[in-house]
Amino acid sequence: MVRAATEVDGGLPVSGPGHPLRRLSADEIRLSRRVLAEHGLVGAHTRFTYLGLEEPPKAEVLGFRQGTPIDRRVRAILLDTATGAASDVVASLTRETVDSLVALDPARDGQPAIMLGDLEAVDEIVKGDAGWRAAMARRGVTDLDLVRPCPLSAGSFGLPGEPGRRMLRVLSFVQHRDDDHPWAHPVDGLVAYVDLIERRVIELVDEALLPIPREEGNFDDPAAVGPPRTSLKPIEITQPEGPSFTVDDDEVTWEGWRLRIGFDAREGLTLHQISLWDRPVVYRASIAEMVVPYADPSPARFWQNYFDAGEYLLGQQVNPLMLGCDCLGEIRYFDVVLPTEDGEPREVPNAICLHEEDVGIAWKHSDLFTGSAETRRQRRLVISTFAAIGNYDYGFYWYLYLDGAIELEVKATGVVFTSAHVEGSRWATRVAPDLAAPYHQHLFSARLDMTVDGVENAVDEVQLERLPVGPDNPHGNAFTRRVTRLARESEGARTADPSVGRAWHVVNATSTNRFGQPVAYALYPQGAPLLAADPSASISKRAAFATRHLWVTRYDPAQRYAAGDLPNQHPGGAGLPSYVAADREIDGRDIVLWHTFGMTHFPRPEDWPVMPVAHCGFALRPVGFFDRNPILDLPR
Ligand SMILES: [Cu+2]
Repeated sequence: MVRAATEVDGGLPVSGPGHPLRRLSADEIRLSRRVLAEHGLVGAHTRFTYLGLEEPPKAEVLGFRQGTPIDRRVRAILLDTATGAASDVVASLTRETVDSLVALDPARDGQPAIMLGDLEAVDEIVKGDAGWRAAMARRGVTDLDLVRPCPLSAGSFGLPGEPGRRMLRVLSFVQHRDDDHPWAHPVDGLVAYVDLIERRVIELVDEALLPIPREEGNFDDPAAVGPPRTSLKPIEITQPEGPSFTVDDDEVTWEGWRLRIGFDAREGLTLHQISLWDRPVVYRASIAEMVVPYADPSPARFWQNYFDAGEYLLGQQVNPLMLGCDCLGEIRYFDVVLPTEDGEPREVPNAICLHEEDVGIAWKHSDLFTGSAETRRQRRLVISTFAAIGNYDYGFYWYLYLDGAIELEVKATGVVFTSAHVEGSRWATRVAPDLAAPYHQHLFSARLDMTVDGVENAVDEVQLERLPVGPDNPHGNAFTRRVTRLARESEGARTADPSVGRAWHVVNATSTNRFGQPVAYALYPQGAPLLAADPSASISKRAAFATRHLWVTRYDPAQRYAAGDLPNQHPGGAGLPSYVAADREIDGRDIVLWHTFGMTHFPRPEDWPVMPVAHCGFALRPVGFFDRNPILDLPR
């Protein structure tokens, strides 16, 4: 067994030796709170809506040598829940100073993220509202202990009285008893708009009396699902000599790969300084944003758009994993330390799972002439986490393969968001009697800060080109490859086109292979539909990142999030559209790729009452990065 990461964490002094990207320890979270308090920034009503490592600039990290002094810094987004005042603070733990303090203007900058404590707040606020209670009574609901109001992000629609006000919109669900899943019983046609600072309902939308679906959806109740099948024989995965990877603190090495594991309260799992055979490939990889926009235009639901990273802090919702259930085989877990809303540390054990998997054939040939028959098996290193955000559960699985491929697979499961079934609806699928699941999308933005053989990279768009019959193509069989260099940020906002196999090659012109060609890593998109909302819709401005499959920006350490720093109630235009407005050169520069991928979900009856995993993701593969197949040396 390998020791747990936190055992190492506890033993190291805060500003002593260690890597500049090492994760914030529990002691450092406590120290962050103390430094901010000593500067008068923590009052009785102050909440830490975000606290995370302020990573040093890339050049500093790349220049780091063991023993170099490190200035450990943190960023905090603080909210005063009594006044609604918010600030964005960067502080040094090493020097115990506040380096920057920006007062936020919520109407212009957006609101700090939604907090776990808001779940409790909306419960108290709506249940204390006479109008809401009367509306529930009209629907036959009087036992309020069994009502589950949901703290749903409000969006930004410029409605009277809303700009600048810290709000949530609240849809409710009913339980038949404590262990009955509420998602089966939505109270539809009724939404409370809640002011979290004034702690009151500011508007009640009561547009339709719809029956509350009765049928239960308790997939965890043996009485409801029937006895488990007995036909599955055990599959056991054993690695008698242990795994092939090694772990030193958060640095992982495996079969030529080397990388550092990180974890952030907002982005969740982050990967750093991924290299292969000591050649850098990716400086930093993360899910920088994700949004789930819904299709139902009804007065009770038109506003449903959830930014699960920027509004709900994906990393804060991470689950502890269980050996044998979530991860099979020889597993190395990493615990995660996260800040609470009070700025104290809390630990999530077994939050990150690391293991090695056999994934079938790596290469194979049976030769007609020589009689040679050779097969080698492929493996991948899997680094994964799972986060539960309300009804949905998302798994993030990064895969590193022996042949140099990197993939991200997102697994979406859990319970679909539900509504009352309305006959003939064009916006939802019926999943049970009286129960429906509205259409929606899950759109992710992967931020890929590339360093293919160094920081100076460029992007070529490469695709199939069909050719007409002509002097070059007398028989009509010819086709070729079209390569277009993306020179500036304005040219870097691209859509995928699976009909021509469009891919984006990240090349390094200063590093060549044995044919004198620039080495490259290619991003292969799945090319699923982009944001479906009309360009004039509020969400199209707030989630503009999701209107393109690819964005390429010049590296800027302040540009971290695809929909901007504070997407909660942000009026729009932040993030990628503002980043590329400068139209900087991206050819042969330090660049970052932002890739939108995801799924458009028309729920199926089979997705109820719990949804079998649906998959989406992307791949990065070497193209001329090596001189030939790099895994000829795999043993038989
Ligand atoms: Cu879905």
